[in-house]
Amino acid sequence: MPKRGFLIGWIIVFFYSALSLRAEDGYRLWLRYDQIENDEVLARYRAQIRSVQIIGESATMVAVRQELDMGLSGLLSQEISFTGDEDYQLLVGTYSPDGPMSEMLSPNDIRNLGSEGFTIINKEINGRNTIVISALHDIGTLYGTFHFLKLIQTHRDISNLNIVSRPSIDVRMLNHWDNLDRTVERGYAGFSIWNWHQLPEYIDPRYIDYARANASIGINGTALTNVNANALILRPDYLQKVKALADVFRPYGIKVYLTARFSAPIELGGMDTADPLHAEVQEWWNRKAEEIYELIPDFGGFLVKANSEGQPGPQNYDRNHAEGANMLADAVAPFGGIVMWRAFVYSDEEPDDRHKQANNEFEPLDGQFRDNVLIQVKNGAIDFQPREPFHPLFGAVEDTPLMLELQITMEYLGQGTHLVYLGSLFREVLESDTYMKGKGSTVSKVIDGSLTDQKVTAIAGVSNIGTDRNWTSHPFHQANWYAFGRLAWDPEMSDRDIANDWIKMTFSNKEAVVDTLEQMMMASHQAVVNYMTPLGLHHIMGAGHHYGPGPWVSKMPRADWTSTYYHKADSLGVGFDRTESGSDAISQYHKQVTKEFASREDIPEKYLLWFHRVRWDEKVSSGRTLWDELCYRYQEGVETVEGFVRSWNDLEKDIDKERWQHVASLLQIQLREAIWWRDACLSYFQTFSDMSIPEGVPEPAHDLEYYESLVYPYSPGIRPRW
Ligand code: BDP
Repeated sequence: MPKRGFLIGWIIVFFYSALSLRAEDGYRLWLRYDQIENDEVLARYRAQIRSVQIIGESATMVAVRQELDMGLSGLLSQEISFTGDEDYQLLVGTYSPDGPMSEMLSPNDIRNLGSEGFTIINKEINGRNTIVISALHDIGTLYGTFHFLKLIQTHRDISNLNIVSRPSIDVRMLNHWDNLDRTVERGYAGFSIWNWHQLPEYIDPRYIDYARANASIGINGTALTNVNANALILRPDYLQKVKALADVFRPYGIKVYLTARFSAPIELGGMDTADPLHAEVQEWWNRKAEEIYELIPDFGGFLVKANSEGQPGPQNYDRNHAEGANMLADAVAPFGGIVMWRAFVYSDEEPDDRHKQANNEFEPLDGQFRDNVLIQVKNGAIDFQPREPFHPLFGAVEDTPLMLELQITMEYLGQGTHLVYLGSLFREVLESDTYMKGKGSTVSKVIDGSLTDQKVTAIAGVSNIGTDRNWTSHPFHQANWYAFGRLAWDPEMSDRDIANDWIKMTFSNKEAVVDTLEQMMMASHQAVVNYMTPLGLHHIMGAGHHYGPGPWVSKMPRADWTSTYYHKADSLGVGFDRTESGSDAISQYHKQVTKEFASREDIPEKYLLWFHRVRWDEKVSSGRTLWDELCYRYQEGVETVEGFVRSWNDLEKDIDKERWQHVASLLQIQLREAIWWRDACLSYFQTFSDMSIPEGVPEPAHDLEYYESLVYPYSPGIRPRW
C-alpha cells in the first residue's frame, strides 16, 4: 500500500510540474488564472474566498459561474465551493426589486447602474464580511465578475470595496477588416478567426474565448467583415453562419454587425441600380433587414464605407451620404438597429487637400441624418498615422451623432512586430480639445454624447486579431486590444493605469517587472513617432503594403497616395502648409484651435510639419535648426528601442521562456527597422537639406539608392484587389 501511495504522489507531482512547465503561448491573453505567486497575498485571498453563491441561471449567468470557477480555482489554487452554503463569502447575482438580491442590496446600491453597469460592494451578510457583485442586468453582473477577477489578478484589497462602474459609451465595438476568404486587410496576426467555410456547424472554441476576452473589457459589438465589403455576406447561407456566431456571442453581451456593400441590390438582388431613392432598392434593403432580424433578433446594424477608395455609394447615383445612410437606417430602424456611416472619404476627382475632404462632404449634411445613424470618424483626417492631430469633424458637427474609429492593428506603426503601446495614442486623441462648446470640449466628451446630447454613442477599434496562437502576433499588442476596451468603457482612464493592470494580468505583479514594462510601454508611442515621422511628418511609408520607409514614393495613381504630396520637401524646407497661405485645412477646426495651430510659436511642435512648411535652417524650440532636430529625433527613436532591448534582457529571469524569447526576437526586428527608418529618411531628406548629419547621429549605413531599391511584395496585410 505505501508503495502505491508513493507512486500516486509522484504522478501528481509530475502532473503539476508538467502543468507549470506548459509552454506559455499567450493564448489566454490577460485572462491568465495561474496560482498567485506571492504567498502572503495568496493566503489572504484563500481565506477571503472559499465559498461562492451565484443566483441566476441564464446563459450569461452560466458564463459568470464558469469564469469564477476557472478564475478563482486557478488563481487561489484551492477548491471553491459553489454549492450555495450559508457561509458564502462572495455573492453574485442580478438585482430585481422582488428577487433574492433585493434582500442584500438597497435600492441606493443599484441606483444609476444603467443597462450594463455593475456594483461590487462589501456587505455584512449572515454576520460575515461578504462581497456582493450585482447589476440590473445579467450582462452587468458578468462585467462585474471580470472586474472582480481583475482585482485579484492585480492583487488589490478586496475587504472594503465600494465600486460602481458603468460605461460612458453605448456601443463599444471591434471592426474586423476580415475578408470571406479569411485574409485580413491590414491584418498581421495570421488569417481571420472566422472560419466561414465550416460555419455554421463547426463552432471553433476560439469564438468563445474571443467573446470572453471582449466581455472582460466591456466590448459589446463586433463588425465581422471588412469595410471594403463583399455582398456575399448578406446571402442567406452566409447569414446562417453569422447567426451561429451571434448565438455564441450573445451570452457575453456582444452584438454582431455587418458591413453593407452599397451595391448589394445589384450583386445579390439582380437589380440594375442601387440608387437609395429608388423604391425597389429601398424595398430590397427592408426585406434584407427583416431576413437578418428574423435570424438574429439583436443584430446590431450596418457599417458602411461608401464612395471612398473605389467603394460604391450613393454618389454613384448623384445622391449624398445622408440619402444613402438614411435608406439603410430606415431598413434597420424598426428592429432597433443602427448605421455607422464612415467619414473616411476622399473623392477621386477632388484636387483639394485630402485633409479637408471629410469636412467638405459631411459638414453641410449635419442634421440631415436619421436618429439611428452615426458618422464614424477616424481619429485624424489623413489615415491612422503614427501621430495625427484630431479630426476637425469632431469640433464641427453638432446635430449628428459622431463616433470615433481607432486602429488597433498597427498598419502605420510597425505592423505586427514593433512594441508600441497604443493606450497613449488613444489617450492623446480622446483628450484633444475641440473647443466645440468652449474650453474642455474634448473628443471624449464629443463621442460620449455629453456635449451634444446625442442619442446613441459609439466607438470602434479596427481589430488586430488573427489566427496566431497568441491572437495578435506581438505579445504586447494584446495590450492594445485591452486598452481599446478599457478606454471605450471609460474614455477618461489613464493610459498608464491601463498598462499597469495589463502587465500585472499578463506578465507579473513583481514590482521590477511592472515598473520596467510600464516604462517601456509608456515610452513606446513617442519612440515610433520619432523613428518614423517626427515633428508632424506623415504618410511617408512604403506604397501599397505601407511597410517600412518610403519618403521617396512619388508615382502612384493618385497624388494623395504618394509621400511627396505630404512632406513637400525641397531645397528650402519641408512640411505641408495647411495654414491660410496654403491649403487652409486649418480653418476647419474651431477658431481657437485654428489660432493655436496657425501660430508657429503656439503650435505643439509634434504637429509642426503637419501644418507648416519650415525652412531647413530655421530654429525650432530646442534652439537647433530644423534639420538637426529632425536628425536627433530619428536618433532618439532608435536609442529608445535600444533601451527596450536592454530592459527586456534584464527581465529574462522574471518572464517565462517562450514569451521572453519571442519578444526578444521581435525587439531585434524593431531595432533593425527603426535604424532602417532613420537611415532611409535621413538619406532622402538630406538630398534636399544639403546639410550634414550632426554629431551623435550615425551616418546612414547605405546610400539612398539602396533604400529605394528594397521591395517587399509579400509583406503581410496587403489590400486585396477584386
Ligand atoms: C487605410 C487602409 C485601407 C483601408 C482604409 C479604410 O490602408 O486598407 O481600406 O484605410 O479605412 O488605412 O477604409
